[in-house]
Amino acid sequence: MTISQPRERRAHFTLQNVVFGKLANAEMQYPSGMSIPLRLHYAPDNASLCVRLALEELGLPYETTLVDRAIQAHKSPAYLALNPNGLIPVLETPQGAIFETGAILMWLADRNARLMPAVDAPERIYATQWMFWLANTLHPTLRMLFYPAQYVDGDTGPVHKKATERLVSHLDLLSAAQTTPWLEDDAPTIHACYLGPMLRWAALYGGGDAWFQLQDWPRLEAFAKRLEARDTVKKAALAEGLGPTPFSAPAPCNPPEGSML
Ligand SMILES: N[C@@H](CCC(=O)N[C@@H](CS)C(=O)NCC(=O)O)C(=O)O
Repeated sequence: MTISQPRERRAHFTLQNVVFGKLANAEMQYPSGMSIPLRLHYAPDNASLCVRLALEELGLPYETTLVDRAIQAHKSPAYLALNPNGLIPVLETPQGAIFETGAILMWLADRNARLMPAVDAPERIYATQWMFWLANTLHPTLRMLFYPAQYVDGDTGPVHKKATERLVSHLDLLSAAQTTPWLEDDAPTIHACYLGPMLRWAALYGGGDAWFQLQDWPRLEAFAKRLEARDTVKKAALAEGLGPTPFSAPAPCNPPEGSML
């Protein structure tokens, strides 16, 4: 794992005591008086981007550790100790290391009482429903599109074709949904932090634009434009080299460090 730490806030980060993804707080030693920050294990334009967007939107201090995909650092014993699935992202928190994008986003929202309706708010019911849909339906379908060889031996063409069809129907369904006020919200919720990158990946890495034109879903296109206009998003886009229109008209990332794959 390549560790990139800002010089002024260098953590003493050892992995000997990492057990089942939970990092003993004692292993993160900071100069006295400095609180333990959040640490995002990320690769540019990976699912960690969703978490970075939420961290920026919340205005929380955090540090990053680059997971060097070029050397498969996410499959290294050190990384597997944080996330035995070998998938990016992981967020280290004072309460332990947490994996799964949707879980991290909900944890951040609930802890900060922002970006998601409160547990007892009436809107929570559909907000929760759509978070699970993003994590359990849309994201896995994209994974089938990006990593078809993980789902079938031999010819991946049929998996790719089926995933493409599923993705189109998912986006049709989302675009027509009546219980998604977050698509029109000026201030993003965690749903926006999750969906924005997924629209980007569909356009860039889904196998060409023959099937995917965001303009086919005007509501989603308007959402993407609104999201990328935010200063917090611009900051995240700069950090990962995503260009000026990362969601509505994405260009391949040109990150200052690391690689997308
Ligand atoms: N369900 C996981 C999926 C994360 C995921 O697919 N991460 C990708 C990067 S965007 C990854 O680590 N891919 C490497 C691999 O599949 O081996 C989550 O939401 O955290």
